[in-house]
Amino acid sequence: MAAAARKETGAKSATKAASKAAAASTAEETAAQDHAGKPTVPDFAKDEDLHAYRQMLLVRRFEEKAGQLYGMGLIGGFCHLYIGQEAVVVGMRMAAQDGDQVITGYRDHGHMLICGMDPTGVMAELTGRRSGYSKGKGGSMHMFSKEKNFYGGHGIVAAQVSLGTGIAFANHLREDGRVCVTYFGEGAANQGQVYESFNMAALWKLPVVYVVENNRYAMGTSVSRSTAQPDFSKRGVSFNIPGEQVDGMDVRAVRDAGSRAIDFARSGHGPYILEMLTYRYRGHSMSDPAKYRSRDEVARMREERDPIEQVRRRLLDRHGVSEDELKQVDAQVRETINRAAEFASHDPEPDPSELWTDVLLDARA
Ligand SMILES: Cc1ncc(C[n+]2csc(CCOP(=O)(O)OP(=O)(O)O)c2C)c(N)n1
Ligand SMILES: [Mg+2]
Repeated sequence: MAAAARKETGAKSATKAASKAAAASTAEETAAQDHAGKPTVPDFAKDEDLHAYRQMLLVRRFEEKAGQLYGMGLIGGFCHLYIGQEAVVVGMRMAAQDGDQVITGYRDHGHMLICGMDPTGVMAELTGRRSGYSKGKGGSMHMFSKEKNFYGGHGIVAAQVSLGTGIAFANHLREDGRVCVTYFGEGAANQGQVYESFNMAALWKLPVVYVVENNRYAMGTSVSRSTAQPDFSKRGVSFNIPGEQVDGMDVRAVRDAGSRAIDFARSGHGPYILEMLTYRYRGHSMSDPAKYRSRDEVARMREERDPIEQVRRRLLDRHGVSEDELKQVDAQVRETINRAAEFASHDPEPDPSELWTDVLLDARA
């Protein structure tokens, strides 16, 4: 029917209507994201805000350093930074329990650090050195730690949604009470395998929380240009999967919604969808100059919504923490990151004999 209508009205007017609708939905989307979640968020105690501050800062400083090393030519291949989105992984981690698993795509450094993986091992993997988590042979998008329950690190958009659902299936069969927190972007949310996974997860009531990190862009394509239903929290409606939109720039809102979702999944009710309204400050990857959005848009998010600055202000204004105390936290985090970068710049590359280990060889060769 849509095709018939398009024939009648003609391609030109269809294009006009589409761009009008796109403009309207961009404005609505911006308003929704700016005001999301504000009134009902429970406050953090001082130690929770301090913890969130330190963790988010760790991710940000790590990413800034990775950006520098990339610029110096020490990191090869792709490198997708997570700057701006830190509240999502930190709030979700605060809602999770030890043993819960995490799986995500290629924008994964923050997820690894928050799972407790060693910043030195992650940085050394980025620089392709032998002490990296994948012995220097995986790089930014391919790191894992079974010990820390981090299952990657996946370069194929949305692949982790099926894999995360499979991990939850194993949890369900083992009856071990663990929940798999499965992260993916709003671009990935338009992939077919996401809905096959939703169907099975709902049918078998699997302990999985789907976290859609809606940072408004998939590479250079905005949500309004690519997406018919931009409310991703509703993507589970036809499978009876509940969902919520969450202010992903406010770590308290993330922890609050995350606890609700994880409790729901852990207690045998099945999957839950959280759409995190968030924003990435940098381009899609280090090689993207991000010309598809205005400088003002980025500056406004940084100035008005920055997740770390929100916590910093609360610590100073409400919890009576001094500037000096915060400077100490900043210095400790910087030292950890500088040490990681120093190591990752000098650790040797893998020995050439490693070329044929840890790889699947074609038996016919
Ligand atoms: C199956 C597949 N199709 C296309 C690509 C190329 N690609 C890499 S990232 C990306 C955009 C994904 O955007 P989103 O899911 O919003 O995640 P974000 O990068 O914003 O975190 C695309 C299309 C890919 N890696 N895999
Ligand atoms: Mg995106």
